[in-house]
Amino acid sequence: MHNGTTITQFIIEEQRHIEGATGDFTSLLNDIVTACKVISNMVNKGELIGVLGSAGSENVQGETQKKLDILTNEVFIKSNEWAGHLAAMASEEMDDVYPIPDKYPRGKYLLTFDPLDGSSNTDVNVSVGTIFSILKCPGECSARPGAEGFLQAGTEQVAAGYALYGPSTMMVLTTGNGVNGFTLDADIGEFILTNPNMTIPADTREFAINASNMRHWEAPVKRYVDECLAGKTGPRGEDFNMRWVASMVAEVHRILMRGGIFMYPLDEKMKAKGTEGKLRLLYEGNPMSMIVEQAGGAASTGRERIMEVKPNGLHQRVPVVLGSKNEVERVVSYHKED
Ligand code: AHM
Ligand code: MG
Repeated sequence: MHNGTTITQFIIEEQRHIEGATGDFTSLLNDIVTACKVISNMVNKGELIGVLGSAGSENVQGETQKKLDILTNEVFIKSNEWAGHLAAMASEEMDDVYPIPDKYPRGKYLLTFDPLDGSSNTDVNVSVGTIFSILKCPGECSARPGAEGFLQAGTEQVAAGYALYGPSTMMVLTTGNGVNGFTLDADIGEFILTNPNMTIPADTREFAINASNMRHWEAPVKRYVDECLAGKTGPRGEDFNMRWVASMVAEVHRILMRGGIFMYPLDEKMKAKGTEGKLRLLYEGNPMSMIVEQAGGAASTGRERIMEVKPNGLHQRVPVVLGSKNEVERVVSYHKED
């Protein structure tokens, strides 16, 4: 029997410290938590309920959608559209903004999400996750907001979080006041505070990058990785370890637990295609950057702080270098010297 703090209790107690809080935000977070519990259940049942495999369609970025991409997107919409807290939502799996339907009241927040990040991993039973970010709706929100309302820098985020569907399901959350982690106790259906005040060690000896892209990397990234690989006898004088789960949520979680650096940098192949990165700014780069910075880490494109990038489109891509502060700063300095 658990006597721990539930996520609901935690959110309500945090709200008490915010002057003028109406409970709207608390209630919105609760709806997001509910959506993640439903998704956790779906991901966990997998083939038993026939949700694995391809849906045979593509999203706006030309990526093949999994059945679970579509189903989990539906779950997020259904859980969050009815309560009157949101004006609109935007997701990796929808081409355009999803305005709250006229039959429901419209609220003052905007929600962006990737309902199932790393979904190519579902068929092989490797950890996946949900990422979300909450913004205030600028201007008049009772009218149907368009994409412009979402094009705010990451520094404007009110809250960000992710759910990780791994051996345990966890929810990691920041409202701009540190980072806290909760573990789902499936027996009682509650997330319990298990990792208060998560902090990322400033130094690390572990890096994560998809090395199959090595031949396309820019010089500063190549230099950083070469130096790590050189180990004890190289310029760093230390042996480094490498990981690549291909699920950003799992990588960021590992970094929150024991430090590390994660990179999906800009490379020559992307430049030739005219894209600015692999990961998306509004529902991957920004929320993960807020979490990492709130935990004492750093998040950069290599050339600028991710949260200061002014978005120019809902599905804009961004290079990502995040994690332990001193390592991220080293990669940034290599870009400056280049
Ligand atoms: P997705 O949103 O289509 O799942 O793509 C994002 C994922 C990240 O979770 C992960 O870091 C990266 O793509 C993996 O890329 P790669 O297939 O190059 O290893
Ligand atoms: Mg994604």
